[in-house]
Formats: sequence, C-alpha cells, structure tokens
Amino acid sequence: MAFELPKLPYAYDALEPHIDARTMEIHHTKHHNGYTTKLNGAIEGTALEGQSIEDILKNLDMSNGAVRNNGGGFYNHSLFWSVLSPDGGGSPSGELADAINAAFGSFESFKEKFSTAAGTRFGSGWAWLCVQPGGKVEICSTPNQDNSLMPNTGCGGHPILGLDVWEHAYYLNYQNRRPDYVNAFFNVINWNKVAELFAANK
Ligand code: MN3
Repeated sequence: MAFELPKLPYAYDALEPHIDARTMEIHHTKHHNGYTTKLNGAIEGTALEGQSIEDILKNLDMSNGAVRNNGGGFYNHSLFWSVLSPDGGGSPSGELADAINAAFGSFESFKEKFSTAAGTRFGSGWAWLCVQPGGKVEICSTPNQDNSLMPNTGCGGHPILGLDVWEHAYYLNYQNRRPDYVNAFFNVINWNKVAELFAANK
C-alpha cells in the first residue's frame, strides 16, 4: 500500500486571512504531494514498503536522505494540516493545559517560547510541541523535514503540534515577515486535535 496524500478537512481558503488560499493550495498539491510521491518511490521494493510512517521514521537510517526528507515531509505536513482549523485559536484546556502550565508556567509563556523556536530556526524547518512518555511537554525545533520521531535530532517524544517555517509556507502572504506568520498561526491552531494527540501519545 503506497502512502496517499491526505485530503484537507477544510477548504483552501478556510484559514484566511491568517493563511491564504493560494499558499494552502500550492503547499498541499505541490509540496506535500511531491513528498508523498517521492517517499513512495524511495521505499518501493525495499523492506520499508508496507510499514507505517511512524515506524519508518522511528527506525530511520539518517543517511537515507530520500526517506528522511520525503518521509519527514509526508508525515510533518499530514500532522500540520490536522492541527489547523478555521474554528481554531484560543488556548487549550484540560490535561493539555495542565501539562503546558507545568512545563512553561503559563500559556503566554508557552506562546512566547514556541514563537522564539519558530523565529530562530535558521533557514527551513519546523517548530514543535512534543509529549514525552509520562506526559511532560517540550518545545523544540528541527531543520528541513526532520522531526522528533527520527533518531538523534535533538528533539524527542511524539510531536503533537508542528509549525512549518519553510518560506513556501508563508512567503506569498508574509514575504520575509516570519514573526507575523507565526503570530497568525496561533489564530488557527486546532487545540482539540492537539489535546487528542497529547492523550494518545503521553
Ligand atoms: Mn511545507
């Protein structure tokens, strides 16, 4: 079974004005689709074919550039679309809010630290909120299409919130103003989905 490009659970223009329709369409149909196609090509006929994407990434040989870049790209974007929503924004509640407060002191402090991680990632990459076994949450950042499931990235645990800071994610609308894009992201975070990922992976 080859990996398939997931459908978005909302229209391309649903996240406007925070993320524009043209960016969403290109990002999904060109970038994410490209990672998906190239991942399938890279694993075809190998022992990785048929494994789940999480198993592939957890046991990844980091010198396998094709699977690292395209498997990461496939997984990261699938997660990214799922944690966005036109009905998003606000702040988390329940156990996830408790874990964020325990780790960072307050939601505002979390927001500041996450924004710093996203803003200071040099070049292309991702900012993450990850949950460790036991329920502790951590912020980290990875270059390119790496993520915390892969070995030895300096990021551990299971990603539950990710922000794509590649220029292709924001340049049409925000040009070089990455901090404005990061601020806008907070208006479309689907905290219900993040809480679901937290509960499933803590
Ligand atoms: Mn991207």
